[in-house]
Amino acid sequence: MSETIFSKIIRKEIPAKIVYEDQWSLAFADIHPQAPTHVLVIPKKPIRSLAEATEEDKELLGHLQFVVAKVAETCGLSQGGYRVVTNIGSDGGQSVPHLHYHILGGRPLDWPPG
Ligand code: DGP
Repeated sequence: MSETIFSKIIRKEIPAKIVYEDQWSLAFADIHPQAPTHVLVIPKKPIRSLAEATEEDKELLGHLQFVVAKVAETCGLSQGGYRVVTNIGSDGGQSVPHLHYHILGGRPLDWPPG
């Protein structure tokens, strides 16, 4: 598995505004926010994308979804609602090949996305 910028954030080698961390996951503010609240939730395990997750990652994927909801609540998004997105591959618009869930909220979001 190749190194990404997220590997460096996990190891605290580059700064990030971390909003949640546990043994398996990390959540931090996106450097290019697309909404008033834009947080990324990532596994510490370097899985390239949801498409590359394996049977052995099932428990981790469940944990990540739980963390997403918990972080969204902590960020004050529960009442107004929010969107959770994971981009996969080039057509999906994925630019960092380390699985991440975008949490976007704090304003009404358009649908469908571009
Ligand atoms: P995606 O396009 O789905 O792969 O999203 C990658 C996101 O990662 C993008 O919204 C910007 C964010 N990002 C890229 N580099 C950094 C960084 O160094 N720090 C932080 N906080 N976010 C980053």
